[in-house]
Parts: sequence; C-alpha cells; structure tokens
Amino acid sequence: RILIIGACGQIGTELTMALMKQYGPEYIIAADILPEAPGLKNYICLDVLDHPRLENVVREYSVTQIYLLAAMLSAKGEMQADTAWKLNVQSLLSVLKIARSNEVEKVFWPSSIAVFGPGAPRYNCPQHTAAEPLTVYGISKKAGEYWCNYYFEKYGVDVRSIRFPGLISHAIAPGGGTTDYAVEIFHGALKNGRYDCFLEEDNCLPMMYMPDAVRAILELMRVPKEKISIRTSYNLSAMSFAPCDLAAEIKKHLPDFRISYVPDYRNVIARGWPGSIKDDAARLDWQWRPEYDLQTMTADMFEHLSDKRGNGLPKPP
Ligand code: VAH
Repeated sequence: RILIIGACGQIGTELTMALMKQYGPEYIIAADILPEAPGLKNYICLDVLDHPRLENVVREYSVTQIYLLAAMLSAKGEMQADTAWKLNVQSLLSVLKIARSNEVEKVFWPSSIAVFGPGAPRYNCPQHTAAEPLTVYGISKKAGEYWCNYYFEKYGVDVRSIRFPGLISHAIAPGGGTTDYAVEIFHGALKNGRYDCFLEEDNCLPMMYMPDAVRAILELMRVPKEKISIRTSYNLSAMSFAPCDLAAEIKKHLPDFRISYVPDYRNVIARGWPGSIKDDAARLDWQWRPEYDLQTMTADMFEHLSDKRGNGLPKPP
C-alpha cells in the first residue's frame, strides 16, 4: 500500500487523487493531522512526529511507498522557526529511519527552490550551485536534501525528491507560502475584483501549475532506480512570472480587475530566490516537460474556481 502523509495539504490533496486513480483507492492510505477528511477513503489522523505510531501504520498496512508532504512553508516558517525546523526535518528523518528498517521500497519528499539564496545565479539557476538559504524553510529543505542523499548512499533507501517552484492550485486555500500570492490573487479577483499583492510588481519567481507538479512526482517515482542521477533533489521548472505578468493575464479574463502592491517581509524572502531554474537533469533522466504556461494555467484556474465562487475552499492543516 501507499501512504501519503500530508494528504490534506496543497500538494497532498491533488497527489492523493492522482495516486488513487493510478493504483486504486483501496491501495491508498491518506494521512494528515486533521481529525477527519470528509470524502477521503482510508483516511487516518496521524501526527507525523509520532514516530512509534507512524511505524505501526507502516507495518499494519504493509506500506511499500511513502509520500511525505507534511511541512510548514516559508512565510509561516519565519514566524514559527522552531516548529518549522522540527516538522520539516524530524518528519523526514522519521520516515527515512522507518523506510530503512521496514519493507518500504520508495519514498518521495518535496524540496524547494527555497534552498537557493542570493549567492545562486538569479536566472537559469543550475542544479549544482551555491545553495545558501536565507529562510528557516529553505534551511530545513537543504538539510533534508542532504539527509535523503545520506540515506540513499549509506543504507540504499530509494528516496526521491524534487525542488518545486511556487505551486499554484485551485483545490485548497493557500497555506503560508511566499508564492501563495499567485493563488490568493485568483480568489481576490473573483470575490472582490481586486487584490493587494504582498510582493513588488516585478518580483519574478519560478512557478508551476499543480497538475504539472503532480505529474512530475508520478513520473519521477516510475523512473528505474539506476536512471536516477540526483539523490539530493531535482531542479524542476515550468514557467517564471512576476505579479504584474499574472495581473495582466487575469485582466484578460476580468477586465475590471485591479491590483495594488503592498510589499511585506515576504517580498524580501522572494527576492532571495532565483527568478528562473534550469532543470537539465530532470529533462535528461526522465524526459521532463511542463504542460502548463501562464496563459493555460490562468484559464484553467478560472475554469475551476468560477464553479466554486463563494463556496470557500478547504483550508490546509
Ligand atoms: C513557499 N510554496 O512559498 C512554497 C515554495 C518556492 C516556495 O516552496 O514557501
């Protein structure tokens, strides 16, 4: 069976659906910290930091793959440094230890372009370069990448990872990320016809639409072990845009949409990240290609969100 930890989060929500479709719902155990998750078959309430309980779940359900998505994102992590470090790193260490000493065949864990800092190339940031993160979240993801590589090299644990750009999705409300302006803006546009953006208008960031991100995870997890050349975490790229580019695209759908720029601490975080990413290794190792760009992502977001207008979305844990 497949265990998804963080199944109610931004990636987890859509990844759980995709894995159920690929393997069948009966093979999926969806876990999160929420007491319940209406509509999710085989849901269990699980604190990923409860190591004994986590190991019992892995044994009781004969888990062979673990997708660990539980994390505290960059903006929230700056306000709760100790909690972010503990959740983001201790959870990974716990999963790696359990994978090593049980019948777990593969592990997936998301890293982020937040591992890069001002010392990395601003544009076309390569796979191997200075990675001096300036956020607790980025530090935790960089440390986690080294742990993934360590458990692969020393114990042969087949853990695979992707450095995701900012992710945009319509399934759940944004949850504490610096790039979440690119999700909030759609809700503001539909609800109020306007959005006060917490980044400066020209703060360009690498971004990806969630369907591309979920497909990348499924593709990476199907790559034969011997073809995986990166055991820290793969750079992955789809598009790059600044708030002004996204606002202009939204105006094509809502001509009266208005945006204002009120930069806060998250603008400083974003300025420390690369504006675009080179993902040669992913293109070489598993023929990665993005399918959504700014235009098609925006159209698809409106298509989905307009149906949900005013209904409100589930909040991430
Ligand atoms: C964040 N969405 O904003 C995440 C992402 C590149 C940033 O990892 O914290």
